[in-house]
Amino acid sequence: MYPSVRSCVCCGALLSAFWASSVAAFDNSVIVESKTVVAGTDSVWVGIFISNNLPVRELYLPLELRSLTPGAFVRSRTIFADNPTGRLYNSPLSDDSSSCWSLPWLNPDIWIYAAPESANECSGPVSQSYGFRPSINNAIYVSPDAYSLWGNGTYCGSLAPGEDPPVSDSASCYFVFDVTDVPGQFEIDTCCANGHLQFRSYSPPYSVTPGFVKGVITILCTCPCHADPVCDGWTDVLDVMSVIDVAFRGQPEQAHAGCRSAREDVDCNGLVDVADVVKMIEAAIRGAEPGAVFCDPCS
Ligand SMILES: [Ca+2]
Ligand SMILES: [Ca+2]
Repeated sequence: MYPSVRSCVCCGALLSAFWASSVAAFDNSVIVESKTVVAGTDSVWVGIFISNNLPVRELYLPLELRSLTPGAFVRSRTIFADNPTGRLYNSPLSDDSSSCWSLPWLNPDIWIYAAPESANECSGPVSQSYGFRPSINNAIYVSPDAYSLWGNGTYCGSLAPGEDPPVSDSASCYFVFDVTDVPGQFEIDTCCANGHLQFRSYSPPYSVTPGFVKGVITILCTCPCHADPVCDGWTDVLDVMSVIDVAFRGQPEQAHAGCRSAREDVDCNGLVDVADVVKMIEAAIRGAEPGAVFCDPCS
């Protein structure tokens, strides 16, 4: 149930430094954690840290996933997972607004917006609704997508002033998703989807727009077998034969997770053809330096 990141002793220290440089300017704030992960990772937990200096009776938190490099990076997701040690857990905002039962999980309304940057983004159509569910699993591949959480304590009270401690396992809640095999980068920003980021209170100023720090998720490029189709760490005649098999004999190219180029596509042009065979012969048989002959699939 718990993410592996929670056992990462360095994450808290890194987040503390990030926190000190980011949150000091905000009395009311929402900070989305940034994270670097390996391609294909399941259950990436990204903390959402909330600080408030006014009692919050209503929290509206629209988040948007937006690609920063080409590609689709999220395979599926469980969004806004609760945190049993977080401030929202069992808070008034987590209760059923009609009965005020004390439920042991975050219990918000969740909406999904397929086109959050359309002309009517603040009142645009809701593509899916997941009311009163602690989490959902929903595979969406396009960019951007927006997800909004609405926590309402109108009938139950307010979230008391305070701040989430600046360590990885103390976020109020988490945005959880699986990433694709595509290396790249996307951001988790706030947006205007049927409303904007907002804390509401019973007392003045009644409504504030908190400061916001977006998160950036980097999916690492890893190509251990690129230009080494017989993946043994050596460039030799066996690799030449493999490239010839793909270029001329109808063998399928070998893609590998986390890498944009096939193993045999040594010039990174998206094709495996005679040019790749020539380059492989130069490196494997004629003594050319592989670094000078082959492309860098991660650049
Ligand atoms: Ca080899
Ligand atoms: Ca090629």
